[in-house]
Amino acid sequence: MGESTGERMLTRLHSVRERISDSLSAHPNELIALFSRFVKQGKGMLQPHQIIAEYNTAIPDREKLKDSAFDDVLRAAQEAIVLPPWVALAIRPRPGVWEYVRVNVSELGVEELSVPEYLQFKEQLADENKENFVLELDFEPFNASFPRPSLSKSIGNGVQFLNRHLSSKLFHDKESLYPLLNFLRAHNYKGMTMMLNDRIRSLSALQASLRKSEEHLATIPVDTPYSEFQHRFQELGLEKGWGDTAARTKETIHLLLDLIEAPDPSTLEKFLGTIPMVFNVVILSPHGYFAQANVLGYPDTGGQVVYILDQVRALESEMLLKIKQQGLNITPRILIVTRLLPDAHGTTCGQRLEKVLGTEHTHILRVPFRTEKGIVRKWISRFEVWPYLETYAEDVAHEIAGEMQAIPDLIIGNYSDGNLVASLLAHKLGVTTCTIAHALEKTKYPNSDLYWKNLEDHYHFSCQFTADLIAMNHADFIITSTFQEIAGSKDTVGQYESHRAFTMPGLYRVVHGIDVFDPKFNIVSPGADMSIYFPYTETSKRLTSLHPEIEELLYVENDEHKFMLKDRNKPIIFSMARLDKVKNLTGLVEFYGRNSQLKELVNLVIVCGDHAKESKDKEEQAEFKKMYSLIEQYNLSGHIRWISAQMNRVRNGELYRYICDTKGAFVQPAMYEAFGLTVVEAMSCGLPTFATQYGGPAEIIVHGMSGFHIDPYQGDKAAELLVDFFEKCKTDPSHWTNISKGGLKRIEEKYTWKLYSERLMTLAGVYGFWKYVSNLDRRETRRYLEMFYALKYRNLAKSVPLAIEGDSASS
Ligand code: UDP
Ligand code: LCN
Repeated sequence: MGESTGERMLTRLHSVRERISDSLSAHPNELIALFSRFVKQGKGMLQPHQIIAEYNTAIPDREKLKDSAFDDVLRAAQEAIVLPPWVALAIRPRPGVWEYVRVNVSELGVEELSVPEYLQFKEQLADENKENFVLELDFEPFNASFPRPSLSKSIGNGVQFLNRHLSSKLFHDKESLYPLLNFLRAHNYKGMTMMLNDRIRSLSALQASLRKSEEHLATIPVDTPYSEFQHRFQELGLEKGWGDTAARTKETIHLLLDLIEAPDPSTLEKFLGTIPMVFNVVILSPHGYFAQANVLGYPDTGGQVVYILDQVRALESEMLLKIKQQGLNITPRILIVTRLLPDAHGTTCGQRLEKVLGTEHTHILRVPFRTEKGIVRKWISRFEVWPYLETYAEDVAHEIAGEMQAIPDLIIGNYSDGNLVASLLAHKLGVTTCTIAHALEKTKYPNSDLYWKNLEDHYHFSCQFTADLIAMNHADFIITSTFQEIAGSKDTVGQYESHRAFTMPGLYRVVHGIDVFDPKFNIVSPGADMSIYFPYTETSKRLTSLHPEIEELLYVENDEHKFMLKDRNKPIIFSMARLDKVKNLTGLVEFYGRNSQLKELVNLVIVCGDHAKESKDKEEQAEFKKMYSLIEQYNLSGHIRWISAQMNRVRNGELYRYICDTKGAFVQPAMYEAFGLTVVEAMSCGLPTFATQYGGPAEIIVHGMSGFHIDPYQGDKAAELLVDFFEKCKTDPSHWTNISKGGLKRIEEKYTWKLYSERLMTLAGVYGFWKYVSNLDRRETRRYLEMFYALKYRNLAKSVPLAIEGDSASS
């Protein structure tokens, strides 16, 4: 994915415009044929697969153009906008790099377009009244002087780049080390001084003290506890925080001496990862039912809740380990802040404070949404939370202060609403902020930017995309689960990348929203709780006592779960998700139903929706209807079992393994999946997994090795792939085992919470340090964001209708 200097030169020397012009001279007939086909379609937009389809039809003798500059350009086209006689193309030669051109088919002229010109051209599709002045958002000028990598392989490795660049800058002479000295001197916890005391006022004093302390440590046994040399250290100007034993203290002192004498980025990262910096963490996740039981599978309550609960467990144990190694006696605190729902429907969502199971110092703190009329009682869809968030942020600040008795050291936002509240809090408190998108909705709904007005009543994307822009530009660092989330792949556009330049006609035009090369991006992938999702082969750990319940779920007739399987001996293909349209479980049922061979080979079991009560969510209601009609249309009774949403994670873990026992498979057919925790869960249990090629699973799974990719838009092909797999497994059972083992290996290497929490702590330290010592604080950007928030976001949020209490429908 990297780009050599030669390649860069080539790109610069041969712009897309030049390449198309050259091709026009070399192959005029072919190009005219193609562009005429585009224009013949009239005003409209073509997606990449449509561009390629037209290309294949217009130029049957493609050998002629193979490997030509034009062929390259067309294959890199992400979008064609047709406004006869013009065709504008958005070309993406590699992730994060875009060029725009416009071809006049009548005159055979080619011209390069700037981003605003291209967006303006595109806006004509939306038939908006042309205004003289359009608000253009451009974050580039603020970041222009700040260095950023240019190689695609550096995307998502922000911390490494930052350390390298800034350490060389910061340490180029002794004077530049003063910020580090001041940073260490400012270290304290609730007024307790750490690292350095007042005796050390200069670098030379620091160096001298470090040397003397080294000499002292050399005279005592390595396992001497810190308390035994604490007095000597205090006399030398050193306070607690260097280590719990002589050995560890020596290591930290060495790291700092190395940094002073011969600074290098990896020593800097290690040093910052070692010193005490994070004791109080606030994690924001306002929407949904956020609880530890009885909530999963409800609309808006899915992977994000699972992710956060696993994250805090891993984070707390990492924090405790670090604090112990630093020789401190500090109790850390993690607060997950969510919404308090007075109408809690048998969950704990109405409870203000709830301890997180498996932790000592982590709680869920619930704060209600409030309006002038008082506390909001009912559940509100994530698309409608916008008018409540500003007051919520104020209330949360107040509640955190009371509960924590300290300002947090790190704030982590989750999803668009949590990220916006995190930005508001961080703005108020000046705390290091990290955001995690989980899923940026813009990419899930094609053209939801250009045609935002059509979706506004239901989804209020004007608020959401504005909140996303504010949060991603405000954050000190951004964590993503995969590379593709940031910058896609060779052929597909990343979720963040799609916020680089876009337009919402009538609202604003984003000329430069976010740069995927920004060093704030870091890939830190989550895992699955290994005490729940462990391999089916670990027989001694298997929860066989749950098998009768699982068999009841799968095979016994009752009112709660729908339809019956007539042949219990077949392998099962299994899927479990919220009943969202984008999860496409109806698509799975349809392609299963259409393929008689697949129906013969395997049973289908899906877990989704709640049969017991009518859904409050419109999308879910529609999917329910569709599911029933497909089951009827394809006559699936006897082949399918439709189980209600399952909230018991421990039993779900055993369910995945039970499906392994049937030598079945997991299928994740989403039209788009931001990451896909179920994919990681299934693979962690050793269940061969077939998952969507759009989004996270494209990266989690290596096709044919650790599972398979399927194209949800080509259901029949997906069904054939499943048929091939099960046919092959029939003749050669080792095929099933090989894919199962491949999946397990992949998870061990890349998707574990231990790796995650170590990385997160390092990032918090490094970005916290840079926030302190450098101009990464980006004051100018924050001022611009403040204005954007005050003048744009607030009015948009006010336009979202408030929930009517007592009304059972959500929207
Ligand atoms: N889940 C569950 N019961 C259900 C549906 C989903 O326990 O009926 C869990 C599932 O095991 C996974 C999470 O909810 O842990 C869904 O996460 P994923 O990332 O797959 O999708 P999301 O819902 O976040 O879009
Ligand atoms: C939201 C999603 O849609 C999933 O794809 C992720 O796995 C989940 O959040 C956790 O990040």
